[in-house]
Amino acid sequence: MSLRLYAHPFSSYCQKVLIPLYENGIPFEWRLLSPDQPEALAEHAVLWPLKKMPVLQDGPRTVVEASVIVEYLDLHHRGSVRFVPDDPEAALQVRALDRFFDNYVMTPMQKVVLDHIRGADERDPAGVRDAHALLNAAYRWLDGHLHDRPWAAGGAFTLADCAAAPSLFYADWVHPIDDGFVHLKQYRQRLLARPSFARAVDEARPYRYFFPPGAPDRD
Ligand SMILES: N[C@@H](CCC(=O)N[C@@H](CS)C(=O)NCC(=O)O)C(=O)O
Repeated sequence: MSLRLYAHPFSSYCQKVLIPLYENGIPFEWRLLSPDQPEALAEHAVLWPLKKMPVLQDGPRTVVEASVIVEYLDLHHRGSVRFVPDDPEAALQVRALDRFFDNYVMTPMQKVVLDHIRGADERDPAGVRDAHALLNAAYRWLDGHLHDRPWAAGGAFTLADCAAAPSLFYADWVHPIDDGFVHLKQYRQRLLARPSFARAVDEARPYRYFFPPGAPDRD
């Protein structure tokens, strides 16, 4: 087995790359990044001194950044489900939406979550307020965008949906999607019903107690 994934099941960016691995049934070895796995932690720190996860190792090649890992898998471990269309114009749209979910959903969601693990004197109320405002604006835009398409970039499930699934999954926990955003709520449900993401969510269930603001009793 040539692929090793340094990751944790509860991490949103790790779930983003588990989706294509599960979609195409690509075999890989888990290198669980957990305090009780010091060997994996040490390997990870050498491979990627920034210590961000996920990291994919493919033989001598180390691939970092979730979006790049998804593209790498699409290029070098291609399966029946493609994540970036061959048409360059269509690929631009997919990458633009991938950036949207990372920058305007994942980032503010993480801002809200991480503020909870800071000491009371280190909190950033203004930053958290901005993060909630950004999530509001992102939800509104997405609801309009999704009114006529099942997946983020149109009729096919792509890299953009890999970014959308974990970001919307956790964002809804810290900033619930308004009932008025019907298309966005339905899209989140569609993502949760997708077997690859459902599997990632199930594998992460035992870790829900990790969620700093407290995980809601749903999903
Ligand atoms: N831009 C990176 C972000 C990865 C990231 O923030 N991962 C989080 C887990 S979801 C992480 O490694 N957190 C641990 C840390 O920051 O030390 C990517 O797309 O892969």
